[in-house]
Amino acid sequence: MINEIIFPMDNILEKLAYCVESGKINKTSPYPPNMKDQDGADELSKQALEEGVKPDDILEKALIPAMANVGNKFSKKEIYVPQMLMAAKAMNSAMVHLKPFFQSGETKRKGKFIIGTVSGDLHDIGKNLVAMMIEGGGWEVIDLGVDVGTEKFLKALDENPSAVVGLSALLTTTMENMKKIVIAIKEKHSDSKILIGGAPVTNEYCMKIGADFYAPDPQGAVNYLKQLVS
Ligand code: B1M
Repeated sequence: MINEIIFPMDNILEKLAYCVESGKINKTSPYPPNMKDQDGADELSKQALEEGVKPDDILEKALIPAMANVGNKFSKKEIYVPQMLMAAKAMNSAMVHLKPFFQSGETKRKGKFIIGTVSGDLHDIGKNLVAMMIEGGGWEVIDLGVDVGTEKFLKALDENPSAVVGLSALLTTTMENMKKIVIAIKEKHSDSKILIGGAPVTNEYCMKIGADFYAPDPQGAVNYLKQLVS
């Protein structure tokens, strides 16, 4: 028999982190069965905001650490892809409520930023976070989505020649595609600035492939763009 989970914690951020880690999206979602009829990441993130918890705290103290735990459990084979996917869906359901706060940073746009997860790679949580934070920093963001190849990046740059480009990759295999895209962009738009990031990416790799900057996290990306226009 599956025992119903009674939250042992009274802190809303702990509850939210628990929901993300467990893949509990919202009250009506049937997964996981032992959390049936309980609030999920959707309701708890909304409630946290209503209670005055800062969006940054929701992100940094609940959502990001929860996803890091999911990653560690996956590495140790304690959970598998379906659980990881449910956790990602739960995180995205919380992000829906945070997005307006990150987007309301400034009204006057500082410039354009094209972002995409490189070809072969479907991970978009980190990319979406970076996009949201940059939008909150006052930039117009053109989000090309996931599995984005060279042609799509070049087309977006043709249409927005002054834009800064951001490439995200989460797999060691797709990092190679990052290199191809950087080379193609630099050939056609030599003045374009390219920012790269993602869990397996390093500053050393950035220098090796000729990108302009490596940011380990969204704030690093925001800071880089800020100093480009200051
Ligand atoms: Co995937 N996956 N996954 N996965 N997945 C990883 C990345 C992995 C490390 C898990 C592991 O083995 N421990 C591993 C990669 C191993 C490697 O290559 N080194 C892995 C694997 C193997 C796979 C599959 C191949 C699994 C399979 O099918 N056997 C498969 C690949 C699919 C594909 O892309 N073609 C796969 C699939 C999936 C899901 C679809 C189930 C899901 C993605 C859902 C989605 O994104 N919509 C998923 C998830 C959720 C993960 C983990 C658990 C979490 C990733 C995540 O969202 N993290 C991840 C393990 C981990 O990271 N520990 C894992 C939270 C996010 C906030 O962090 O994306 O790193 P991150 O972004 C950070 C920074 O990197 C940075 O800012 C963000 C915030 O700090 N950043 C940038 C990111 N992009 C940036 C761009 C910038 C600047 C900073 O400038 C432009």
